[in-house]
Amino acid sequence: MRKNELKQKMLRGERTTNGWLALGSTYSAELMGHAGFDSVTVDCQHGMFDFTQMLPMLQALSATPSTPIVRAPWNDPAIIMHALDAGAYGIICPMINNADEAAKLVQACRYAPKGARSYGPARGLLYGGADYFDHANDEIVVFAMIETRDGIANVDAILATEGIDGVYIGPNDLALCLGAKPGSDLTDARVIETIAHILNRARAHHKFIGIFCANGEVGATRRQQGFDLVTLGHEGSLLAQAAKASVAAALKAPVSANASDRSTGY
Ligand code: 3PY
Ligand code: MG
Repeated sequence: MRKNELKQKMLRGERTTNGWLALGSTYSAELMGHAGFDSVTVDCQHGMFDFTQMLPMLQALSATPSTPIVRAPWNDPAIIMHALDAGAYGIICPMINNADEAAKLVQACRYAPKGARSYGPARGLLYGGADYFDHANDEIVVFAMIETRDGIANVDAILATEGIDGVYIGPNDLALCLGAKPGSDLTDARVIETIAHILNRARAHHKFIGIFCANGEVGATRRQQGFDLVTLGHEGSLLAQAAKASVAAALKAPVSANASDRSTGY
């Protein structure tokens, strides 16, 4: 089976970068896959597309060096198993609250005896190789998102769940659940402390830790703090930022703050 290069790099202690797809475009997927990210995540929770668009996005990523990941829309075994069958090499699952939910996520991602994933790997075989079944449990990387009050309270139990490779912080929902505003992950003391706490707990459990960042500058800070995987905004926000900067450069004007706020929603 094709090795999961993202997992290999994180196991070696390398700090990796992750691209994020929200637009539902195969061309964007291809561009992002060739942009230098170690992995690219197809966001089926907040991205503007469904399974029929996710599949060709994963196919487009197959032609690039980036490891294909899917953020599931929810902790739903049917959807998670389907994404894995479509060739995802990793799952990021939103809003995991406790060890039971983490175990349910693992069950959907692992074949027996480690889980209850149904057999039918379809594109997994094409992308991974004929021996996909023999190695899928080891290659596929599973992240539980920590972004709720319960998830924060139960972070140790989630990290201790067998089959969970790591946790991934959604800083916007995390801020909301702490009574702060989305986008306050570098300014609100409650959010800053909670992110530091989750990072420390992941390190203590020797599990991977990833985080969504609004852009590369935030990503640089998170890399310095020790995150294994940093997402550097999504391609929709990158496109909007570059477009506005280009307009501003032509007009010799400052980049519009209002327009920026509208296009970098998460
Ligand atoms: C969050 O910040 O809540 C996320 O889920 C990132 O997309
Ligand atoms: Mg979230």
